[in-house]
Amino acid sequence: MDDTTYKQHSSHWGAFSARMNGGRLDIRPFEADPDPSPLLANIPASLDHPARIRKPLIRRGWLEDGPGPDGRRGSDAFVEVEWEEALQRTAQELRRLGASPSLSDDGPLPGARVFGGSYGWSSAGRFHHAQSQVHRFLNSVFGGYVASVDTYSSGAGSVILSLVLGNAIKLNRDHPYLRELAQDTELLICFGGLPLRNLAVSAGGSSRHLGKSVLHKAAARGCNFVSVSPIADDFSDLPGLTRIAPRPATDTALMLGMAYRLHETGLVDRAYLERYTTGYPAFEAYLTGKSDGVAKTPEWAESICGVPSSEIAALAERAAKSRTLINVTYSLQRAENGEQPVWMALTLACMLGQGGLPGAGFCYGLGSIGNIGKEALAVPLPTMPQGHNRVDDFIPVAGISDLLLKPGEPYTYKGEVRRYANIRLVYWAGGNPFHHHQDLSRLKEAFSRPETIILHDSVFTASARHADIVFPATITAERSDIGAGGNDPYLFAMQRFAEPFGEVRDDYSIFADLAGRLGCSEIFTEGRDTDGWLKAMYEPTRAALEKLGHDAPSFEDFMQNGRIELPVRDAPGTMVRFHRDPSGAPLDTPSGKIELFSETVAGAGLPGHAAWLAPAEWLGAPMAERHPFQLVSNQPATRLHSQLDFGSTSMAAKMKGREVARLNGDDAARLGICEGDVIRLHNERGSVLAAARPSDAVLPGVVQLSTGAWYAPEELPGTGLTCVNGNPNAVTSDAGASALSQGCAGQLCLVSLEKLQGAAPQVWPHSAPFHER
Ligand SMILES: Nc1nc2c(c(=O)[nH]1)N[C@H]1C(S)=C(S)[C@@H](COP(=O)(O)OP(=O)(O)OC[C@H]3O[C@@H](n4cnc5c(=O)[nH]c(N)nc54)[C@H](O)[C@@H]3O)O[C@H]1N2
Ligand SMILES: Nc1nc2c(c(=O)[nH]1)N[C@H]1C(S)=C(S)[C@@H](COP(=O)(O)OP(=O)(O)OC[C@H]3O[C@@H](n4cnc5c(=O)[nH]c(N)nc54)[C@H](O)[C@@H]3O)O[C@H]1N2
Ligand SMILES: [Mo]
Repeated sequence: MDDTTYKQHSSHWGAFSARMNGGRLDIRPFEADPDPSPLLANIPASLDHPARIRKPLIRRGWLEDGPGPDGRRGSDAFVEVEWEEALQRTAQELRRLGASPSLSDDGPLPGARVFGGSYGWSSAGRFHHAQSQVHRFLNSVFGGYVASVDTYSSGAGSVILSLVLGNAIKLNRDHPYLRELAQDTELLICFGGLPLRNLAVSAGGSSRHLGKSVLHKAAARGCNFVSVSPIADDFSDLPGLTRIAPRPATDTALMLGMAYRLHETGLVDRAYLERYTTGYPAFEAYLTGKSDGVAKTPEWAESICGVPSSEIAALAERAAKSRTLINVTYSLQRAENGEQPVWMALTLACMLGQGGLPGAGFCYGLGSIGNIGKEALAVPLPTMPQGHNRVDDFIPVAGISDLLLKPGEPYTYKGEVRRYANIRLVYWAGGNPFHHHQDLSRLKEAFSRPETIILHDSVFTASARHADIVFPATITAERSDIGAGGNDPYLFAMQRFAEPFGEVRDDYSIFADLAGRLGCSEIFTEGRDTDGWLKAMYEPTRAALEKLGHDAPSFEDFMQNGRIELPVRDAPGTMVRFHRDPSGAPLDTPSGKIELFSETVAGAGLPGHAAWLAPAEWLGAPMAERHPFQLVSNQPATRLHSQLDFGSTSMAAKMKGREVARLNGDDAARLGICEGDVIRLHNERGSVLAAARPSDAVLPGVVQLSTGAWYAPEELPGTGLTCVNGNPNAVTSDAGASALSQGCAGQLCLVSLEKLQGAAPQVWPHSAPFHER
């Protein structure tokens, strides 16, 4: 496609316009974006990178021996086949597994043995949203599927807040924290920092990146900031910034030390606790040591988190004397006992008694995702209906290996005992489990179990390598769509700007074809083509705009013009209404108030209030004698997860193609490690190689390796499976955050670390599969 006009488009990391210009792709960030993301520069490589899949692929062992558990997954060769053969064989396999247009609810549905949770971000675009498409397809042909609940982002945090505060994600969605931070906050305390790199990203897109300008406005007004993080560059250098670097995983102890100081100095707002919360006395008995004999003094906290007790006490007093917003990023809860720091931050904010004041109280996830804290929208966004899942079974999303390895075995979730289904088929579209899941050697074992694994992706990821049938999907550049993100005030037309690569097809057209072969065409397509769906999905938004008296262009005009600015809501959000009238506008919790003690949590075998529960993997644990470094595997600054790892922003940050791990300069000197040396991080679960970068931004005892390098396992002498490209999930643990939430705990784990002896193995290129016929 060669065209001189720019086409409007959007991505999770920002809106842009693009044109093909003599075979080269020009990209221009959205003109109203004050702080466009460097991730946009990864896009050009996506068009025709060697890692792209051009035709359907079938794993040789599956083709020759048929479906069944197979330990060759991950190392087998792939055969490139024609679309007709791939679709026909897939339809035959789905039929064998029970796909049919007439499924009755009387017997067990075949979908009860299909895992379709299919977690992953895929790309922006409301219609070509791969997860919605695969769910709709499985509902249409199997009557449903075993689903996944919660997210890798916020498993433990969302579960605890749903119990003690109501729907946290919604609360954040309808409260304008960013505006209040710019105007009202006097002291912002951020547990997990507020890394602007993470604000680049929002699911569905971010039109205007506001984080930087909001922080600067607040700073110019005299707002002070406290960044609590083991990594100094998790917060921008701003006037009024204090950095506190606790040992990772110990924030709950630090916050308890602050709470104790409030208690002993009479700074607890008891009237607030009385009016808006329930359960404080049980928490107070724990805080003072009445219930367990240990007073959670700042000195006690220091012995755990390593922050001087005087700093802890001073921070508590400062918080009580300022208009203070306490924020926890998602990172803290993506860890063992990840519920506790979130609940404790909420408890601390309640003790300060400032909830309901503009710019004060408790916030969850500011600094994690770009749209958190933006204004809520007054109109609904276009949505692809997923149909009805008649299979009433799910796993907490990070339970995927357990599901496949332990069919029929019990597990707990939110206080209930449930059992894992017996899965025959895994169908994945729009995610990369061999990027996102923990303990990838174990996931490899789990992926050997199903009879068949089908996956759609545009590139040959490690997950594609572990599947049986791989369908090549278009990328967003190659199709038209509607782009929109929750709380983002623009609707974008995503105009196609590139010719499809090879013989790739849209996820929708792959599913529509399969549905047709299975006699389920009408239920899946409802007789619509892509344009028909886009129009139908746009209409509710258009109608709502019209009703509110706003400009409401026809679908054709919208797609042609490229965007609409959406109105924001001016009604007060849930938290404001609750604080105005706690009995008239109660929260969605058992008591209607904020629960500082929860019967459900206590019933799940945890303390019924926020508490310091030492994890198995932290720097004070017995395991640290064997593995003395805390790995922080945070989000990458240069890409979204594993997406476009081969793009130019991502590649430019690597050293000789290898992912970079940062460690403190003194630790590096002690171990004889210099900039660029290849180091090996390892524990009993596996090992991973990275290029070392000594940095004083990193707390001693900590090593930081971001996620997203493509998993490339090799058996090296004496190391077990080693990822030579630098994926930290080679060493992380996939035990759930707790028996309550079973959330992803992948952010932190313990490792040993040393300079690699001998020649370092080559990094694997991002390449197409080895295929034959
Ligand atoms: N150790 C550790 N692990 C973590 C985390 C951590 O902090 N530490 N964080 C976790 C978190 S928060 C998350 S959200 C997950 C992210 O995990 P994922 O969301 O699985 O990661 P992505 O790399 O975004 O994977 C998206 C995949 O979809 C493909 N794709 C894109 N567009 C399309 C499309 O239109 N159709 C199809 N079929 N495919 C498409 C991409 O090529 C890519 O392979 O990782 C988790 N893993
Ligand atoms: N550029 C970019 N942005 C992204 C993403 C991406 O892939 N790339 N992914 C997006 C997604 S899906 C999500 S869910 C969010 C995730 O958002 P977060 O989970 O908030 O982000 P992380 O980068 O994993 O972690 C933020 C920081 O927390 C600090 N931290 C880790 N453990 C601890 C601890 O125990 N205590 C304290 N005080 N600090 C700790 C680390 O130093 C880390 O840099 O990011 C989103 N934003
Ligand atoms: Mo996430």
